[in-house]
Amino acid sequence: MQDLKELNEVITAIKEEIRQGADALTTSKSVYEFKKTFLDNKQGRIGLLMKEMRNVANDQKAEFGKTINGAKEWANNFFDELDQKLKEKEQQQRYESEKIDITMPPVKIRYGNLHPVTTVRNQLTDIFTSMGFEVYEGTEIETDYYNFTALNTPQDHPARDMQDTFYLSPEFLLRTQTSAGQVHVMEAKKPPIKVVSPGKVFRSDDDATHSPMFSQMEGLVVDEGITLCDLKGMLDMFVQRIFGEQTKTRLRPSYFPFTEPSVEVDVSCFQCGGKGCRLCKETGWIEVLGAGVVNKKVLENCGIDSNKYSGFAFGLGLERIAMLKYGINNIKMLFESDLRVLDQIDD
Ligand code: FA5
Repeated sequence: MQDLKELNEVITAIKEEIRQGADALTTSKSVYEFKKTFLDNKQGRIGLLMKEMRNVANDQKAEFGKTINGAKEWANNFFDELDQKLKEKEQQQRYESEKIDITMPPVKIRYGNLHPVTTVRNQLTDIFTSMGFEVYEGTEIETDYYNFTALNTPQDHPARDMQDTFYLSPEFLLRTQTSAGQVHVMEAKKPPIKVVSPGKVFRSDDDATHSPMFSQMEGLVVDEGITLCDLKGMLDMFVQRIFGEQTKTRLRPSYFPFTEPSVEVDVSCFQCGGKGCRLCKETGWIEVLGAGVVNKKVLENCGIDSNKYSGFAFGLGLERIAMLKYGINNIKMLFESDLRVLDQIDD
């Protein structure tokens, strides 16, 4: 190429090629690739025109260069505008595809509930911690010593028959009662002690109100001058908070080897108010837990001076409380994970 005329013809052809090629471009990325073929400094078709300068007469060189730069500027503006248009189009398409119809009915989200026994456990834990109790969680596998012997129930003691036990070996067993935790707490901590201990326990027991695996919550208070009156006062407060303000307690004599005296605790029926109904079997009272004053032998087994300190303990079944609260008449319903049952219980 030797003169301006020829250069202008080439540039006109390149511009036409750019315009035609641009029609096929649909994305910002393709504009960039296409633009490079014309404007890349080393390989670009317009850039390469500069190399023709050596064939051009000296008096035309300035005009020749100016014309090429003009073409570069034109191409740059052309591609910038095209790029801008495509970006706007892409954005518009994205807006369209992400458009939400806020008048559509929402997709229903299914929320799960806590299991009724978990709810009861949380409620009881809240009540007791608000009264200043700490929470201790023991282990489900225990030794015979902690589950029985230290609780004044040595081998051959007839009270062992009260709880049919799953033994793992002569020494280890699945704990039959959260009372096993009492001993660990008293060994580790000196009075004053105020602890509740929730957890799973296991017994070879199976009928409508008994399950081989169930949950208990143990309570233990040890300090100077603790009596059965303190137990009664605390239980009155506790049952009013869980079953309602009108609920009263009644203590009946009972037997546990680790408490002396021992009591069964009944609450006035919260369904009929004590008049008698199906829930309370027409007696007006419902049994909820076992309790008593900690046997001196148990304190001594744990290295606590029984002349200086005394205490009370209680143990309740969480499934029993859940069944009473939610009107469930068969304990199996709590373990079957049947949503038709669980969905009706939302406290
Ligand atoms: C005890 O287990 C004593 N450790 C409670 C205790 C603690 C007494 C501290 C004194 C001092 P009992 O075996 O009664 O006691 O069980 C307590 C509660 O667990 C019962 O009232 C009942 O609600 C529940 N329970 C017992 N066996 C089962 C079972 N197989 N299935 C479901 N709940 C049960």
